[in-house]
Amino acid sequence: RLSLLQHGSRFVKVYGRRKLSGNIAASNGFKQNVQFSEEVQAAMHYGRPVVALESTIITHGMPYPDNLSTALKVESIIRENGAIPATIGILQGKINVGLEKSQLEFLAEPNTSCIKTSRRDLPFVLSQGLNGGTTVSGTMLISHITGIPIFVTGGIGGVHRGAETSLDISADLTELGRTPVTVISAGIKSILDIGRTLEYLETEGVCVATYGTSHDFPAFFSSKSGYRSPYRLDTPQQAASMIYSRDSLDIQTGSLIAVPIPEQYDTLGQSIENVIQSVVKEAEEKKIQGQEVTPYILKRVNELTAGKSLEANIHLICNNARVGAEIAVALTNLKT
Ligand code: PSU
Ligand code: MN
Repeated sequence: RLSLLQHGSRFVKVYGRRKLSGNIAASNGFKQNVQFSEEVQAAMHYGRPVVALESTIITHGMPYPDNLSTALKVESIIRENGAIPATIGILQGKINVGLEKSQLEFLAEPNTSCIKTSRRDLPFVLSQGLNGGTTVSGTMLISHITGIPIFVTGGIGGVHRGAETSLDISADLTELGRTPVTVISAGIKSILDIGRTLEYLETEGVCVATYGTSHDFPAFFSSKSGYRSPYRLDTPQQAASMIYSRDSLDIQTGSLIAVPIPEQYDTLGQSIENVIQSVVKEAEEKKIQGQEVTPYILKRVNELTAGKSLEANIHLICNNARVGAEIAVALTNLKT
């Protein structure tokens, strides 16, 4: 830990020429709380495409050491496709945008204690100097205030089954409704209520589109959920143009681009569905609540499918990384 701190303090705190949102970037609080890696800072300075990545998937979403190897693989896919990855995480109360390998290792390490950090958790985690894996909600918020428009993940949170009584609705959905960042994901898991999630996103004013092949909104492990996406996009240019139009009107709402799991892994995904049903029941019986629900289900599904769900998860997030990088490149080209 000490060596990590020393390593961290070597980063220079300089901010690129890029215009950050409002006056936040200029404030002392922002400078105290946010640190860019040299690579990300240089990319932003020169206006190169950057793709944000979350860290809850590392701290709470995947077991060690697959969490670490996947995080590194996703970053390298983004680089191969012409963009710079900016994994976002919180180390000792400091928001890091772009993580060095040693920092990724630190967050991935099972003995590091990390808070699953969404919008609501940020003030506590920062003020107490804790470590945090940022969720889709937390990562979107940080992407926005630091000026990164594209964010790639595996799956987002949604309306949980039974939410009509539990009110368990992920903060990811309200974040999409208030933060103008585009999230590339493989849709949502069928551990969630997909129909109600799409209804909620409509209410929040979030433009949802499926990327390529069909109009179906994908269900993470399977390419089709049986629910239609309002829109369909076929190319990175179309996606970039949609983002550009939204921003030209200064609409302060996020967008969700759902990329179906690649065909060759779709069958693998479908075999996981049955397990999911029983795990949702189990979580209910065990009275798992609040922010523990999603990590619990992910862990149990992985155990009960003997790692098949993890394998599918890795394939789909790698695919999302490629698509996200292509969209980030197209958006940069459109702006210059
Ligand atoms: N879905 C996954 N893997 C994940 C998550 C969701 O397949 O790791 C994580 C993401 O960080 C997401 C969060 O933002 O869980 C949602 O948690 P909750 O349902 O508690 O809002
Ligand atoms: Mn919840």
